Amino acid sequence: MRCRHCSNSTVLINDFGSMPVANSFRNQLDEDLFRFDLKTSFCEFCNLFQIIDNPKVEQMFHDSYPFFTSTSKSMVNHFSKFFEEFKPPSKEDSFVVEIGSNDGSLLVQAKNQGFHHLGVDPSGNVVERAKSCGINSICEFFSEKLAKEIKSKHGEANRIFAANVICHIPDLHDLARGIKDLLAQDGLFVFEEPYLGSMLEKISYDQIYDEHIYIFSGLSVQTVFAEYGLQLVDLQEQTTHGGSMRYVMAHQGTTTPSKEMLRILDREKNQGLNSVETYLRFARECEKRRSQLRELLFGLAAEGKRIAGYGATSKSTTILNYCNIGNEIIEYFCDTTPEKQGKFTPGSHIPVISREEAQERLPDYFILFAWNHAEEIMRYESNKMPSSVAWINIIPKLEILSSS
Ligand code: DWN
Repeated sequence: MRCRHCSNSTVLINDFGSMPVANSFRNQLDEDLFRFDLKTSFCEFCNLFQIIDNPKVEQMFHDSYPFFTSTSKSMVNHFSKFFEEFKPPSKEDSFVVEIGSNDGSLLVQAKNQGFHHLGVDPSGNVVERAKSCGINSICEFFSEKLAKEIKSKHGEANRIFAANVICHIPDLHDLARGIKDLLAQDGLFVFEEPYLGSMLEKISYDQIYDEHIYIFSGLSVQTVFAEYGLQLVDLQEQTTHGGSMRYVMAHQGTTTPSKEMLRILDREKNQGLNSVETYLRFARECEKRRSQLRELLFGLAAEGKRIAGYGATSKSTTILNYCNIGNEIIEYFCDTTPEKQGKFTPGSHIPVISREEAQERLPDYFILFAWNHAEEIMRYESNKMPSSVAWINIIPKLEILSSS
């Protein structure tokens, strides 16, 4: 196995088995389901933690992509603060680009404040949603070629933003060349992603699925972009998505790196994020988590308890298929996304229903698969859910919590 980035040989870390595309919700159970082998590896040369194979990008991102950023109000607030912190100092002659702009939850601020902006996203349906809100968006995969086209039409970008997207792009060389070309000399490229350090700490192996080709650390991001004269100048930890990292990058030599960044890079070395042993330990922990979850759920089912899932996340596809848990154990998923309701979860064949429908047939246990939104969900549910319903937390630790 060669590293996707530097082509050196990598070490196999996880084998999660045969896996469907995480967001391939099905209308009918008998529809063909594409599967691939979900395995991870670690490159000791550029510190990249990566999946070995992935489906074609068109199989993951298309006109029926069912994830809309605005389903979480906390995320919409988070992106509003993100924009305020990093917007260009002046509206005059500035241009803001977002890669993977989804339904425009971040760029809506640029639009409202009158900044020249452009969102790029390969999924037609989310792009249409953004456009219907007046946000300039195009349906394309970001690439060096597209970066050149954007530059010749709109000029250089003073800010290039991306949230939970850079790790979706298989060819980081092409991406880095595109950023290098499009970014103005005094511009900033700011992106955030689920953080490798948090995943290892929480054993949140559900962050690993087809769309997440990489789980980044400061060390890996620094190496990958340095080759193209893009310098990491700041790292900012975020609580979103169960622990994310914001990476701030500039053209080499234009910005002084922050002390916080140097502190986090040192911490990553002390945590062993550059050592294969750390990842092999993580793989052993994933196996333990698998056994614990199966034991708990099969035990409850044997007692005749009714179990449902809360939040039909991409992450839950990894857990259910790896742990081999399906509709014999989980009766339904409750999810607020209309595009997922009425469909079945990929591979585990569990029907997805609305919150209102779930209220009519409450289970004994709700497993919180959208654990990264626990605060928002509990704020809403805690005084509505009867005490007869208990919650099962899976990350960072498997535990049963009563709802009262
Ligand atoms: O990187 C990615 C992240 C940002 O979003 C993508 N690759 C795809 C997606 O991953 P995910 O599906 O794991 O994301 P979420 O945000 O954990 O999904 C939450 C799910 O839970 C959505 O289907 C909406 C649903 N939900 C709900 O039913 N009630 C969410 C909230 C906040 C709620 O109150």
